[in-house]
Amino acid sequence: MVPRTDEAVFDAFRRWGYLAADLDPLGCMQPLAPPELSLEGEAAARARRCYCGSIGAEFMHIPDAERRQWIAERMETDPPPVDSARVLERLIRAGLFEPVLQSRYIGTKRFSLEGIVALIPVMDEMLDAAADRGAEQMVLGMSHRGRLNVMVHIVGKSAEDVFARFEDVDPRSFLGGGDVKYHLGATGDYVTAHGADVEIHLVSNPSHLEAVDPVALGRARAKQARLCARGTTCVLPLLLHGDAAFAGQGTAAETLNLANLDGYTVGGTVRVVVNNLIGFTANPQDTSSSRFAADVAKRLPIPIFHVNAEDPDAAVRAARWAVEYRYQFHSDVVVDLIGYRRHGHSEIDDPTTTQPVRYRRIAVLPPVWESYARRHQFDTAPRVAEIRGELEAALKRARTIRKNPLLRQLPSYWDAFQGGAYDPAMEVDTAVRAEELSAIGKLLVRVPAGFSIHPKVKKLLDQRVQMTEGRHAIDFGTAELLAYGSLLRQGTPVRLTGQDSRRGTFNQRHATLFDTETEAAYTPLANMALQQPAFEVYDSPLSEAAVVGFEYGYSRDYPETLVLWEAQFGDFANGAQVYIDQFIAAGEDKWGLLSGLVLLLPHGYEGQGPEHSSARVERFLQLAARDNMQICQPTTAAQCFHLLRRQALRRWRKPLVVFTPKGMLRHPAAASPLQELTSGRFLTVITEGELMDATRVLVATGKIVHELRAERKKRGDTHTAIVALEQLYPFPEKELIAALNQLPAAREVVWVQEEPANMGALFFLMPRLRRLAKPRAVRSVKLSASPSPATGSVKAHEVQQKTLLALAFATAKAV
Ligand SMILES: Cc1ncc(C[n+]2csc(CCOP(=O)(O)OP(=O)(O)O)c2C)c(N)n1
Repeated sequence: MVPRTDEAVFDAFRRWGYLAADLDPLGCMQPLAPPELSLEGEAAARARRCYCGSIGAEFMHIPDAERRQWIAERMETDPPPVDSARVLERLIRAGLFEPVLQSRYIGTKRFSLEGIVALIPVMDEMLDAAADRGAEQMVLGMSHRGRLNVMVHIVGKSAEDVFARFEDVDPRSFLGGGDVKYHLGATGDYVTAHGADVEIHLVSNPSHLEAVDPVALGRARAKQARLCARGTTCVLPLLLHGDAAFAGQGTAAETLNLANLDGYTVGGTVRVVVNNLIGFTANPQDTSSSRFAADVAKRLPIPIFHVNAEDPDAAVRAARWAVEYRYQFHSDVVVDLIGYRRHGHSEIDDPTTTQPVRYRRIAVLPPVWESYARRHQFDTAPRVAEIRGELEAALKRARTIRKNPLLRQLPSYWDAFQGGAYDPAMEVDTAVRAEELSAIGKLLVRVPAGFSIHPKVKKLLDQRVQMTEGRHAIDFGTAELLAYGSLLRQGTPVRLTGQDSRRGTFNQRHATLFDTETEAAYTPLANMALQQPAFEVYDSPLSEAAVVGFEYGYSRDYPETLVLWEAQFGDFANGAQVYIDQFIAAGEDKWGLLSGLVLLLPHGYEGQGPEHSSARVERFLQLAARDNMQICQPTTAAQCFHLLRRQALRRWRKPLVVFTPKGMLRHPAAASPLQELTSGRFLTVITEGELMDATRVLVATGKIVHELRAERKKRGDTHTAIVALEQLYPFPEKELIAALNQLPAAREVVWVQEEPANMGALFFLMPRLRRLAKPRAVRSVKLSASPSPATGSVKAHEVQQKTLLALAFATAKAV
């Protein structure tokens, strides 16, 4: 064999050493001895000491040599001493917290950190390293494991406040709402080893594992945006992942993909896999196809430091490197902290039925503070007694607390906004003067000198100028951009993301223009004036879940911004269902947290098949309660304009779901005269004054309204009125009653929808219509119930649509 140079020997260990490193405190992982490491001699012994100890670094897949060298230097140099007294203090505190809780609240879930309490000194070190580099805030996303411990030892909540939640001291504050204690967000201050103050923002999260990841990053991005150039330095995002969840949940993988994208980067996220080598009852070999749960992170060219959690000095060292690496290279980085889980998944769960051998081994392991103190020859007895005494005193005090102790204040940038019930007094003027619209129209088409616009786009832009001068009716795409332009000029930042959103899926937006010679991108709305609020528009990655989570997070920390996410077609939003159910619909109810996020969901039956027709109106309506969100379907460009402006200009911060048109985008019937933008407001219900003697009323929402009007015209029908329901929720009851009252001769009210009977607004509307249309007869016209939203045949669609219209105009025999 060719003799190996020391460099080549080291290279083998740099590449494969992590596979033979001493990472698993219980020895559950199958040992691996890659043949590349079967080298002998002095260099091999040195390399083995560097690469096969308690830290296994995976970094040779990183293409950038400088980054590899940065890591190799640290792995191959004697580490600076760790402040072992500080580490021990944190191990004891975190280690005792759990048994004290257990002693008082037997049989209550707490998702103990025992077996991996090194997490607390790891986070302490990360905060110190980050503060050394300028961090002032940390946004922390994590799930259940160790959350209460983190609340007390990192966020700085008092132990008695957390204990009081176990006492369930203030049930009235939760009646019909609220959340369990290990989901609650919290804000606090952390004083680092070097005396710096770091604000900690622990993000509220649902049970859905890893769902919080993109929300935390969206929040971090918003906080960074507030700080402009200092943002990525001052705000450190930290995510704690469960091992099984990280390996399995698609959101985690989608979120990793956001790391280096312009629209989503946060300058690097530090990630810790809190790896207890078990997921509820399942073993790693059943939950991950590769050796390490953290392997999913190898989709990015970033280092992964696997580290044995029973060696807190090594864990703390890896923690510092991770943060330093993030700051040095603005990159994501992973610490895979491998320990064990001392109890069952929760403390009411007996793990010995599924992992009896492992749990016999765990039963004889001392807490890590004991082994650490022995290694460093500390006498812990007095300190342990003191801390235990403190915790027991906190337990006693907790029983005297009467008010829900973990209620939170929103940051001051929320002062100008409110949630709660809808109040008409919050309505604002959304009309814009004609001169202003004309000025914006001109700005929309202004490009830098020498910029070559595509001739088709040029034609559209020329039309836009004419529209804003009142020479043509305004179409949807133009109305939308006018809404953004006018808001920007009034001081409201706008952030719009979605797949292909810069151009627009239906070629309708052209918010960004592309030079035909160079492909350079230019966004007129971002370049209207030197001092203007940010206009951001990004083509998102092909993800629904993580990007919706991200925008929700962004909206949580930038309420002044109009934040919009657009689905390519409305049906694809169900890829983000967790965010719709758990955050958008329920966030205010569970956590008292507000969001003004807008979802733009193209909707309408146009013969494009099951997945390109419906935005699942019914699902949103089913989630609607206690004014938790707004669900609207504007039928005209002007309505869209006023709706978007209303969302930004009102103090009320509520998610807004907009069912947007596709084919109708350029339809003359949906276009609006300029005067409808220069006057008026968003109308929740649109009526027709001229049909006072109508005997029938059709009530509908969206595109079908236009089709009904066209059909009525075709038939020369003069006894049917059509009422457009532009807002479905909060239900505009008063406005609808007023609309019906304008039609005293009407004896029949018909709800017409293009969706099947088990979908659309039918279930929501019919009981309401029956109640408020009394004594008129109420019936409905819809497609037959169907498991799939729409037919795949264009011709079948045409037949269905024709039948719907015919039925809508057929007078019921009973009336
Ligand atoms: C999306 C989702 N699926 C399933 C569950 C149920 N569940 C709760 S914890 C858990 C195991 C998690 O294992 P891991 O990620 O390793 O974290 P650990 O509890 O071991 O810290 C499961 C399956 C859930 N909460 N969320």
